[in-house]
Amino acid sequence: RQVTSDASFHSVSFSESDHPRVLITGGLGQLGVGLAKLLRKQFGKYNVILSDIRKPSADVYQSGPFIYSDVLDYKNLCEIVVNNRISWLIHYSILLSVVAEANVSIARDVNITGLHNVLDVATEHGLRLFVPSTIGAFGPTSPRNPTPDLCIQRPQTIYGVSKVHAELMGEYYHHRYGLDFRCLRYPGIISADSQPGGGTTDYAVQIFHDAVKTGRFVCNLRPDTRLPMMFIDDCLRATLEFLEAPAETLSMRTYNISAMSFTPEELVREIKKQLPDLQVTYEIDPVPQAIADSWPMVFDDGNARSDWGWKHNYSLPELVQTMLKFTGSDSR
Ligand code: AKB
Repeated sequence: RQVTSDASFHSVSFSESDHPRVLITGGLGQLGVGLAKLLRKQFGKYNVILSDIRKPSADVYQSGPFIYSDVLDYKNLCEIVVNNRISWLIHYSILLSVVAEANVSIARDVNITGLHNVLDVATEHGLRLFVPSTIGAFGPTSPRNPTPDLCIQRPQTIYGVSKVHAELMGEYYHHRYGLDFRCLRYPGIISADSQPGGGTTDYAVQIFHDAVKTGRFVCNLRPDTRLPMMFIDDCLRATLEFLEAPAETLSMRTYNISAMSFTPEELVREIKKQLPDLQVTYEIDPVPQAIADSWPMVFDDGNARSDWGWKHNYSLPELVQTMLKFTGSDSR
């Protein structure tokens, strides 16, 4: 390879030039570091640039290229795309559901203006653009069990409104300008070594850390609140497989994906098979509870499965086993 140092990720050898050159925005959230690791395995370390407006930890710096990028700064985005010959843009910058409700005007900027910027950059420079959407793009008038790809979407959160907007704008740019826009609606994502932050489904991550560390967990949702969920490895693999899918296999540009659906009490029951002494109490927080009550309970991802072969590996028992293994080894 002709890459001379970690800092000089602009120059890549010809052998790597047929791989996509990927920029991930919002890279220090729950999913970016894991996705960068997976894509670097596939496309080479220097072909995947992680970015955020925060300073990463030393191990993120060491694992591959990282740069500052602000999705609200259009010129900054253009410079990064041009200087680094970016061909795929993965747009992970977002304020999640609960934190967005508490900061509506910041959420409007990041979730909507940020999206406009990446749409324009991607269209102008011929990029493939991936924007995740969410179960939160549905609302109380959507069918909730199951929720199909195409149905009424009237979300009642700024997060949901911004995600429906992203889906529609991306599809519009696809039809109008030929933008290669791709969008997966993620369920709640459960990960061991990265924290979500500000979401409605966060309880399903926190419970593992608290169960292993303290043997107690206070759940902020009612025990019977059913939501679609997925283990992070399935989510990241789905994203890569969808990004690599030939355009002719995609009958749509926005797909539901899912792996399982469970309630807090079902999750607790499964965890107790391995940690029988776990003590769980319920202190309902009305904000996330109202959000969860308006979201899908079961997600219909039949189109993703038939169009481009989506298949999950982790159901509830495998998820619990794997999470306890990872969180347990972290805390030792
Ligand atoms: C949230 O809870 O806000 C997110 C999501 C399901 O989109 N995890």
